[in-house]
Amino acid sequence: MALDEVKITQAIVERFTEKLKEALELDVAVVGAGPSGLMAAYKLAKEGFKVAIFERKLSIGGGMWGGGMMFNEIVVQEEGARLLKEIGVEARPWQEDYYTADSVETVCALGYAARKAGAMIFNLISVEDVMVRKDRVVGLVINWTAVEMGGLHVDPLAIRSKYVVESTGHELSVLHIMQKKLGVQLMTPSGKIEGEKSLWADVAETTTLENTREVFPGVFVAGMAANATFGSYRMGPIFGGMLLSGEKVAQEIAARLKK
Ligand code: 48H
Ligand code: FE2
Repeated sequence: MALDEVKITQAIVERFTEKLKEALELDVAVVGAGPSGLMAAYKLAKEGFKVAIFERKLSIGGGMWGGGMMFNEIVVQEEGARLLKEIGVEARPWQEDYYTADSVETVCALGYAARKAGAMIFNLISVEDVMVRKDRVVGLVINWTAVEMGGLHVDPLAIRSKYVVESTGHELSVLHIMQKKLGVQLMTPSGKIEGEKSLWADVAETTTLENTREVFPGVFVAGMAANATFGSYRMGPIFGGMLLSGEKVAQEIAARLKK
């Protein structure tokens, strides 16, 4: 049978529309497909929750591809190595409690694990706003990244979600929008975004986990965004904290959803 270009087009339009319709009502909407967001989505989907990730860029993986300064290896500690093993990546022991993994392999494994567990992944879509009802975030406002990049005046669409994971990394773009547009009080010491501090891997890895929590009703911060929210340090190219933060945020949200 001869291939028909219009059928190819119909197949894509129909299937994508199905996928997007499925994502309009979610248990959890994850913003940002970096290592923390991907791990969170994988864990939540594995528990049977309806999860979608919205990623601004063409590619998932955030800041993981480039390892450290484009040396495409990452470092994790023992607990991080446990999570990597779970998604099929054998981290190599280097010295006591220092393991390494290929950053490209790790991003691919995270994306594959999230998809196979049932998480939907939407690339090329940016979160440009949130929906708030009665002092709680109840959904996301999304638009094509191309619209954002082109500076075009095109109105967005909306996603309803019981919980939102803010995992946009250093940028902390969702919370910045909330602070600017809504002037909301966040669950931080100052009520505002505290801001990221400079490099201190040892402290930063621990605080990433402590700072992974609800920051406004319905919104949890994870990954680098957690430290940027609560005023802690950056950690450089060690990624165990990012993966563990994704796991923790998934556990906390799953506990709430089960209530
Ligand atoms: C949709 C968006 C939006 C938006 C941003 O930066 P990431 O990799 O985030 P984490 O926290 O999972 O990992 C951080 C890690 O990569 C890192 O930078 C580390 C460990 N740094 C230490 C150091 O010292 O520097 O990914 C965030 C993702 C990116 O892909 C963005 O494109 C995406 O979020 N994003 N997606 N809508 N509004 N804003
Ligand atoms: Fe970074």
